[in-house]
Amino acid sequence: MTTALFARHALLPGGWQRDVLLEWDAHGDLTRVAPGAAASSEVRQAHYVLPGMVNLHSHAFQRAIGGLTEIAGDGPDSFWTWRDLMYRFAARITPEQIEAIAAQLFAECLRHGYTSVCEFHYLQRDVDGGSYARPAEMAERVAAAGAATGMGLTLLPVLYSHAGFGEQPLKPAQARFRTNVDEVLGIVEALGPLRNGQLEVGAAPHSLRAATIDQIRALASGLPPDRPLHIHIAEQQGEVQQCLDHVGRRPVEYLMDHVALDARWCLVHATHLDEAETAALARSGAVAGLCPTTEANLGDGLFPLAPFIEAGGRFGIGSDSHVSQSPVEELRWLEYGQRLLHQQRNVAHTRAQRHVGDYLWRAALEGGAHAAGRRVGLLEAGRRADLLVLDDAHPNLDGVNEAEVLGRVVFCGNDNLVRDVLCGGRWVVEDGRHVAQEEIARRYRQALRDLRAVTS
Ligand code: NGQ
Ligand code: ZN
Repeated sequence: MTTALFARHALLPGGWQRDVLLEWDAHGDLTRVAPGAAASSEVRQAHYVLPGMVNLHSHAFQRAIGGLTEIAGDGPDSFWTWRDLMYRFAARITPEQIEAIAAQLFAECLRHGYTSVCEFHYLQRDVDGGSYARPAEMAERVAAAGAATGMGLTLLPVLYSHAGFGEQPLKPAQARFRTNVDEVLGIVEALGPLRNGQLEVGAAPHSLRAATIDQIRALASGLPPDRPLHIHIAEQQGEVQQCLDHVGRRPVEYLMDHVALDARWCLVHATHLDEAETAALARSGAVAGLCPTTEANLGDGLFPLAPFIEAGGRFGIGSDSHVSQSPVEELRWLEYGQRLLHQQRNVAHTRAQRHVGDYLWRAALEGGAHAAGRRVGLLEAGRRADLLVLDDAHPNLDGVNEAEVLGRVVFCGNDNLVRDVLCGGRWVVEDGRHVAQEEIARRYRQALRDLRAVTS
């Protein structure tokens, strides 16, 4: 087994370095990252090497409906009409199917350069709303897909008790999502034995709509203190308005009034922030979990990225509903949304880092690593051996210098420039193909055929 790689150029914590020898151990942890090393014929060689990206927000099952919800209805379509369609699909998925769908998704994500996924997991009950004999069954299936593909995972069992503000009772279509605080903590405990270098377990109140503030506090204090907590928040104007109507505060304001936000928290979307919320969120150290392709697809709005960066805020990216499986597309949309908004170029940067591609890749990794609660995000000893070898023979990368690499990767064309992927010390993508791609795709196609048979 190869346990070392020699990179002509590697993006390390301090920036690009030359002639870097990377070594890792049998647990998949980097043990040595040494620039200025000598090449040796015994060690595998690469030209450009990047740390693998963190995907901080995923609902794996939604991969299967990507592209199928783009048909206009009679009235205006919205987040809420999309959600009805998504619920109808979620109602039928079996444990075998979620495993097959998640494996397909994770293999695609790995091929495009994600080496970690945070799975915001709320499809937890059986199709009748009853508990599986093993209440963690569905989460265990996602974990199995992670293990089969080699993807690093943070499983976030979801607290989902209400249909809306004011403790509205769940709708029949939400029966599979129903959990209370004790049940979520029970699932967290049941998943405990699966924790290892490749898998962490946190928890997630679904939203201020689906969980009360008291439940959120109880979940936060019941979870071991080092574990990540994620929540959907302020994604739609409608949700902001409902929150104002019920508690007289905006969602992020309200959460911050009652919960000590810090780096353990990831606020997914946080699209609709006023100036004070933007500054307070940045100060808190919590991660803004931005999902640009899904937010565009669902017509959410644009996150106030420029003032958030200015205030020192921390953010990462997620593919959420999986209309895209590529970090390049998320980062490109993140920047382009801001350019369109401000009618200006090169928005995402700091004075110290003016290369927008480099800034985006590194900032999204810093935030993503916190949100994942795993030792990922940087190529340094003690972190996971998660890295991408780029296709240096591609015309976009041929002969480019280090400072140009991420500009080419993020802003030029649609070819996937990721050639090989090492995740947790395992080569899982070789020459653009996932090592178990055929078998994974076969099971995915079968799962989709079976699902169509019951949903159409
Ligand atoms: C979800 N998706 O949990 O899948 C949500 C829709 C909701 C996004 N927020 C459901 N993108 O928020 O109620
Ligand atoms: Zn989501």
